[in-house]
Amino acid sequence: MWMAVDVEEQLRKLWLLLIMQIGMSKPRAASIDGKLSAEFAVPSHVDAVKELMSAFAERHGAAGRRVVLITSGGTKVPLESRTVRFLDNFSSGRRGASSAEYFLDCGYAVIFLHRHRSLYPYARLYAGVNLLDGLRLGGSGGCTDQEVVVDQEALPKIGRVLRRYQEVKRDGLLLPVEFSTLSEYLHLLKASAQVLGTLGSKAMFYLAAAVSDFYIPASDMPEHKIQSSNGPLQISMKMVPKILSPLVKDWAPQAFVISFKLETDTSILLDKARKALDTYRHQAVVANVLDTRRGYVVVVTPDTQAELILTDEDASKEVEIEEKIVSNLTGAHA
Ligand code: 9Z3
Repeated sequence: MWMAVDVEEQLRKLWLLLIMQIGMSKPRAASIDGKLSAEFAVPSHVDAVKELMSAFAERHGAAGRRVVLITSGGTKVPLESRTVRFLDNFSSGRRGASSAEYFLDCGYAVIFLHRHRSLYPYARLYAGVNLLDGLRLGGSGGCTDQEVVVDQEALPKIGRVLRRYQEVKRDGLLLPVEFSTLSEYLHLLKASAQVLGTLGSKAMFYLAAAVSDFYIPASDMPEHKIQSSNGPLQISMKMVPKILSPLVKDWAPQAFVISFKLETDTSILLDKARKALDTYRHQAVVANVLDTRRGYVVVVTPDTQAELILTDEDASKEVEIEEKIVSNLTGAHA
């Protein structure tokens, strides 16, 4: 009898202890962080890239410069481990690449976390030109060392663009970091957030990449090519962890954080943007619709809502909407 009461009492204490521990931990951020390492293989080069980002942040922080981390481009999600097929999305990386140029013009140093082969600052202006159509053979030189000249009509404003690109490179103001897989994107973003967290309110995050919401965990993925002879394909995908949550709460709590919200249905856009602000408690959401994203966005903050529109006059002067977005956000950051 005594024994039984004792065991019951011990169990009650253990139960209380367990409840207290659950209550004291931070379940959300901790579980996202845990899930990240458990379900997405840590790429081998993350530590080396983190060191580069640290040195970059330290140098520019010491010079009193603000630093922005821009994410850019889409992601592809493999369906097989020996990947033949994957799910991709539309993003070209133009938003991120052109915004990087405007941030540099505003005096920021830029870490450009972009998808491999998506558009790149400055070079993006000539993305549609075949390199060989932009060059001509000059008059002098022989067969092997013949002079090559730039065709200014094929590459308009190339002199000005090249000068700016070289200035930015010379001054070490742009740190390009590439990702190919979703795992690389998530781990590199985490590393950059931990690094920029040290700059406090001088850091900005501009999360323009179109990141997949869904993925297939490695453990659920078939190794070999899925056979069409097995009939129609049904796949089940898991939710990609919402990395914005630990970024804002744990890694860079003083930074100025801007996420992007993309919809195809205009009627739900602003509600979704407000919901994101309520959930993550960051500074601003840039809301855009797929078809009109080059000419219209709304910058939503907890207390304001600014419509940014590219007029016909703007377009005729080759003004881009990213110039207006960056001007709005750098003003708020200052
Ligand atoms: C954007 O909304 C960007 O503005 C675009 C830019 C990807 C539309 P492009 O690269 O396009 O210039 O061709 N980015 C974020 C899109 C996104 O996936 N957001 C998620 C969501 O809306 C979560 S942050 O739910």
